[in-house]
Order: sequence, then C-alpha cells, then structure tokens
Amino acid sequence: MPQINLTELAEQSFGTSLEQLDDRRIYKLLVKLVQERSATCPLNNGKKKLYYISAEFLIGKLLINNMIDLGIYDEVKDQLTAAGHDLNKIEEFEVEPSLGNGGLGRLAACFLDSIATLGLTGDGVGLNYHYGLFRQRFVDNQQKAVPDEWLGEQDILVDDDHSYTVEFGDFAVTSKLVNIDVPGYGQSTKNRLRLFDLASVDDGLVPGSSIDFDKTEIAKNLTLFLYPDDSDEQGRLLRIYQEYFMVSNAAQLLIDEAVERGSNLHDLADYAVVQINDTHPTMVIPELIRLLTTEHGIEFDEAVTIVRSMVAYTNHTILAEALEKWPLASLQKVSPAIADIIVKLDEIAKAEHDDPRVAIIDKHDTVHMAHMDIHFGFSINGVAALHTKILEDTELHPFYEIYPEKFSNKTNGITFRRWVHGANPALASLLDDVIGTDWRSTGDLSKLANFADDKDVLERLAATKVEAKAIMRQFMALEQGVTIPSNAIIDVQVKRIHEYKRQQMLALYIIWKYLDIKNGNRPKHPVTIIFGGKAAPAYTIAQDIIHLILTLSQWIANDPDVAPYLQVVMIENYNVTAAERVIPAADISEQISLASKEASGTSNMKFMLNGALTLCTLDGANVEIAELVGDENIYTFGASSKQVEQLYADGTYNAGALYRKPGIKLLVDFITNPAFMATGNAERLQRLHDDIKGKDWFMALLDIEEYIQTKERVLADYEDQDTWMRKALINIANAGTFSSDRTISQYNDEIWHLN
Ligand code: CR6
Repeated sequence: MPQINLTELAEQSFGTSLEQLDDRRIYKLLVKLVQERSATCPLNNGKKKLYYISAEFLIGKLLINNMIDLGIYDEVKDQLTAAGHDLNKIEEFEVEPSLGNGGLGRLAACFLDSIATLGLTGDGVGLNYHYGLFRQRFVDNQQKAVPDEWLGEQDILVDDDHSYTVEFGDFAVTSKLVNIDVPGYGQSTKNRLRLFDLASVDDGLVPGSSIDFDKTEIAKNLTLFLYPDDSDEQGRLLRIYQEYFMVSNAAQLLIDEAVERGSNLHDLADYAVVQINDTHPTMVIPELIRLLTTEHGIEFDEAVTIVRSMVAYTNHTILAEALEKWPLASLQKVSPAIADIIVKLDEIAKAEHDDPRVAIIDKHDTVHMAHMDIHFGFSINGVAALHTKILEDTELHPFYEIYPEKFSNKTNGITFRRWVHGANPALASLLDDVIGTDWRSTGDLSKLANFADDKDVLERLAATKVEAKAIMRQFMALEQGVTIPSNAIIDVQVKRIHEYKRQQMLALYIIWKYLDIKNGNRPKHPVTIIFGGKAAPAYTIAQDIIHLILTLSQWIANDPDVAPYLQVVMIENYNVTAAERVIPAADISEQISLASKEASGTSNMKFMLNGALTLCTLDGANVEIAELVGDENIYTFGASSKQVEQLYADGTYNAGALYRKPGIKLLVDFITNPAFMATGNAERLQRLHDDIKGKDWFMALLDIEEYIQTKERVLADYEDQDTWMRKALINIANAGTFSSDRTISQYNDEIWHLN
C-alpha cells in the first residue's frame, strides 16, 4: 500500500495546508481515505461461509477502528498531531450507528472484527434500524426516549443490489440491502456486515420527540426501531415480523451465495454455517427448510437433515424474559408456512424425545424458540464457564441429558484493537515499549507480568491512567457538562439498567457513603461514581432506578458538606463512544450482578484490560477473571451462585426481614425521606422503595453489607498506589484470555470449521 501523505491530500482535496484545515474537513478527508483503502480489499472467499445472524450489532464509530484495522492509524495520527490536530476532536464529526442495545450487540461487533482479523469467511447479517434503539435524554431527572436519527449523516453504508421478497401471512414486502465493510487487522481482506431494510420503508413517520409509531403499518415501519416496545400484543407481533423479515432475507442470501460458490444445495452444509445469536434469529431454521423444499425441490426429511448440520445457537441468558416464547397463533399470522413447519419439527422432536420439558410447542400452544434451536441445531454454547455450567446442570438440563455432545462453552471476548489500541493509546504504546508489539495480533499480554515489581514500569502505567483520565474529563466536560476533579477515584458501572445488574445496590452504597461523609468521615481522595446505561422504555423499575441515581446526583452536588468528596454522574445516552472514553479512565470496575444472573459480562473484560481493579460477585466471566489474577488482585463479595439458586428454589428469600436490620433500613428509607422525595418524583421513589423493601427479586439487600465493607476496603487500598498499580498490571497481564480473537478461534475450531 502506498504511504499516506495527508499534507498532499489536503492540498489536492481542499487546496489548503493540513495545518489550516478545520476538523470537519479533515474528517471528510479521512473518511474518503478509509473508504478507498477498504474498497481495494478483496472479500474473504473460502468455500464455507459463516453467517452470524443477530438482531443487534453495536458497532460504534468506525473511522478510527477501520484505520487501525487497515494499518494506517499510527501514520495518520502522527501526521495529524504534527499538524496540530487532535483525532478525538475530529472523530466527533462521526455519528455513532444505532444498531445495538447492550453486551450481546457489542459482542457481535467484536466478533465481526475478529472473524475478519483471523481471515475467516463470514458476514454478519441483521437489520438496518432507522432510529436504532432510542436516544436517551434526561428530563426532570428521568429518562426520556427519543428516536436516534443516526442514518442522515453517516458515510459507512454501501448499497448492495440483492433484494428479496418476504411473504407474510396476508401481504408481501420487498427488501433492500446495505453493507458495512469490516476489514481485518493485519489482513488485506475484509468481510461485511449485511443490513436488510424494507424497500418501502417510510422513516418520515416518527415525530422527533416521540418513539411512538403505528405498529400495524408493517410495510412502512418494520425497520424503524430495534426492540420496539413489546408490552402489548401489536408490539409482540411486530417483533415476530421483524425476526421473520431478518431471517428470510438471511436465508435467501445464504442460499444464493452458496449456489454462486458451487453448491448443489444437497451439500449446503459444506458451504454455509449459521450462528444464531440468542433466540431472535431462530426462525432461520424453518425458513431454510421452507426454501429448500418449496423453492429448490429437496425432500422435507433431507432438508431437515441439511439444516440440522448447519445451524448453531448461542444462549446469552438464563433470565426467562429473554428466552423467547411466541404463541403459535402469532407465528401463524406472520407466516403460516413457517408455523406449519414448526408444527412438523415439533412432531419430529416429540417422536424422538417424549418429554414435555423439551417440547418445542407446549400444551398451551406456545412455541419455545430456544428448544427449536437445540433440537434442530448441531451446537449450543453458553458465554462463560459458569453460565454454561448452569445451562447444563439446571436451566437446560433435560436437553443436556439428551445431547451432551452439542453443549460447549465459549467464554466471551473483546477486540483489543478497539478497546486498547483505539481507546487507550497511551497504554497501547506503553505495552509496545515494554513487551513489544506482538500483543496487537496475538492478544498475548502475559510477558507484562515480568514487570510487576519494576518501579519504572509501574510509574509509567500510572501515568497512562492519568492521561486516560484527562481524556475522560474532557469528554465529560464537553459532552456531559460535568466537571470531574483530576484527583478523583473513578468508580464505574456502565451497562444496561436492569435490576439483576443491581445499579440499585450501588445507589444504596452511595446513600451509605453520603451519610458517612455527613458524619465527618471524609475520604482521602474524592470519589466520582459514574453510571451509564439505558433502560427499556417499558421497564418501569429500571426507569425508577435511573431516577434515583439522577436525584441522588443532584442532591449530593447541592450539599456543600459532601460534594467535595463524593460525586455521582450518570452519562446521558451511554454508547460505545462514551465507553471508549470512560473505561480507560476507570480505577474501579463495578461487576455486582446477583450471582448466577449475568451470563458473562464483557465490560468486566474491557476494564481489566485497561487496568481497573474489579469489584465483583462471582458471576459470569468474573469467575474466570478471579481465577486468572488470584484473590489478592481482585475484590469479590456476596452470595455464591449456588446459594442464590438455593434461595430461589426454596422460596425463602425474605427482603422484609433484611430491610428491618437497622443499618439497612436507614439506607432504604433515605429514598422516601420527605426532604429527598421533594426534590424528585415521589411516585417513582416510593415505588422503588417499596419494591426493594417488599420484594427485592435480585437480592440487593442480601449482599449490601458485604458490598459496602468490600468497597471501603478497595478505597482504602487505593491510597497505597504502589501496590494498587501492581495489581492493575497483573490484571492487564492476564487479560489476553479475553481477546475476542481467542473466542473466535474456538468457535471456528469447535463449531464452524471454516478453512
Ligand atoms: N445482556 C448477557 O446478559 C453477556 C452478553 C453477551 C447478555 C451478558 O452477560 O455478556 O449477553 N445477554 O454474551 C443478552 O443480551 C440476552 C447481555 O448483553
């Protein structure tokens, strides 16, 4: 590849010097450069191709990431710096795509990066949501969801001429396709993210201020939002329409491309493998069978056999709410042909295994999508060792008894290109200096452990944290309007708002700390607690938790006794870009879910990689982090997953009894003390208070005391910076396991078998 000369490009494109060029035009220049480079990369083109089908891909901004993957980032950055420009400021002109929700979508994005980096032939397939999930605004300390209009200004979508008809029960729609290039790091080839859309979409329907729209106007509105509100019948139907639209397009594309590469369709499994990311794409199973039989003349039994050897399923949760079950009647309405095939598949499964616990269609005529995946896929995996064990031993045990060979674990991972190289350049260059540059492609950071007692390296590591904090503070000031003290301990919990993740428990800690400071116990360093995350619009308690956090933030900021020592910040519209600023700056990583409930977590890995210390329950991948770094380099607390499972099984958890302990009552009742309530929304605060006191389904009160003690130990330990930085270094040195390149190698070696 020719070398890059930005000075020359600036002259050619704008007739001015690079120094004189404003950030917006530099941004345009870089976009063009990346597009041109990427266009010259041929597609990976192995015989067998992976289709990673997912309802979400939380890809984040792409400019910097693509420059890294194309191998031009350092060159570009150096030239810009020399000309007095700041790449972070230039990146602000890029709009972040809104195609995902949380960890599952971000995982899919890391996976695409690693699939391309390993030179594997595999595309992501999903939908092109015009307004994404939603954009989060805070109004009166409450979340307001508005459409996220990201599509207007983006420069990343490339038109593709594939177009298909998708037949629903009483009408048909036509699709169109756009692609996003996914170059691989250190490769000259690329893959793509394929996003289907309605040819007849009408995105003028949504007024800027509301996410409400007519859910019956499928042919206009199908691809407006990711996860449209499913609290009513129409909303649930819309989700099924979306899912069927997604997989019908994916299946038609897959068959077309396999035929192009020489498949006679009897051998389709030699040409394609499908990874079903959570249950949303499950209907790809009956859809492939439908296409093979009705369009391509293959016998039903053979079609079933073919499909059974080419689809694999990943489970991401044991929470019942995310294990989809649809009424057969709803599936019949969306696609009678698919419903018929599901009925036949259910008969086959019942003939093979006469056990109501593993039925696809239960006695209420409800279709269990995960059950279809397990019977008619060849593989099912969990996303962390503990999660997979829970699937095997309890949640999916009857299936494990039938098909032990189908089960495996694939602990999640993250791409180091985005999460160190791009997000934490200071740390990346320190690593280059200390252990050489191989880690960028191998993910191997273990050599860093040799420097655990090297004072110079520890000091330089501390300096990278200072630098990351400066970038974060600048972001917070400019984008969020908050000033964070430069000497503050940065304590972060960023993830979707959900009771099982227990943001409410951290809120109770904040109340405790507030009262403690009021009592005169002033921390040596100020503590800034940062939250970020969206709550599903129909999830009332999660909205109440956001309200509590924002009300506490304001209450504390207004108390001059406490404000200099404690600060609470909730990032508005937390997204990948915000994550890239905040995670490298963190000292403490909050991973405090109720044990057994967080399947894996992936922010835990990003924080560890960036040298934060983890404060956690033994849940999800935290268990693996703890094993790797050893007890003295992590802070764990709380009931074990076994204990929690037992409490649920016995039905003996008693929130009320715990609430009555004086130390706990004081914290919970703070939420409804009249002066505090007067500053917020009384209905929300009262409801949340009553829920914690009376139900507390995710057992925050069970772990709160030990959590407070452990956190105080963490804060005290921070004061010994030498020991702290040593722990941070050990964490980074052990993070290599969590490279998504490792995860993808395992998927490929054990499931996909691509060349
Ligand atoms: N919320 C899990 O809860 C896991 C990701 C990716 C989740 C989380 O622990 O890290 O998937 N599950 O595997 C679902 O979205 C259903 C998540 O993102």
